[in-house]
Amino acid sequence: SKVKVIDHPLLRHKLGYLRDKNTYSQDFREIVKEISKVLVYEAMRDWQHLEKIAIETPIAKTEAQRIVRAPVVVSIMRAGNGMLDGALSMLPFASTGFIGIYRDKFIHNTVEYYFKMPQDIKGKDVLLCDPLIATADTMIAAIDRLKNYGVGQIKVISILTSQTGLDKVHHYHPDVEVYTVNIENEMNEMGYLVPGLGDAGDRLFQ
Ligand code: HSX
Repeated sequence: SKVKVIDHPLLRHKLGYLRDKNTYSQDFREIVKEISKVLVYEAMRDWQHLEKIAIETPIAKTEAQRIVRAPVVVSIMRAGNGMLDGALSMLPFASTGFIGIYRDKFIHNTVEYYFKMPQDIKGKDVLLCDPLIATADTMIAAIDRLKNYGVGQIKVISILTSQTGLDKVHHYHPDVEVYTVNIENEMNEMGYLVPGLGDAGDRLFQ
């Protein structure tokens, strides 16, 4: 399958703080940033595009490697913005795009209010950031839009996911890889992950 659950003692430790309702925004943001770095690290593990360059150490001439054709980091606002700092610190050479999209509970559909990609998005690989996938309606709408622009491989980093959501992403976009810390047991009637961590945007920014 295209889902990779990144299970690690340090991530389990950090996740506990994210879940805890007594963890407030500043710490929450810091932990989301740390987890995002790890997810990017894992998502880039099989990156094939490196070039050799000549450098000199203080001791000798040698060869080093540089990432080329860097993925475009795309945030699904608003919660995805909490993952940007961490992602971009691992990929300082990457350009960034933003998708403003939400699931409207009255019209039972996703609404896009913002879409801004770097000029050269066509053909580029994308690292798509959103801390949560619940029903996956938001994620699928975002992927649909990116594919309209003819992007390359899309990898998603999402801290908590649901099995239903992951199955749905796989159904509509079998080529997309998802990197997550945990697949949650349940989703409630409101579309919240259980136990989850609440509304990621609110936890990050309120
Ligand atoms: C939250 O809801 C997350 O950050 C995602 O953008 C979205 C996940 O819900 P769903 O569309 O997967 O149900 O704001």
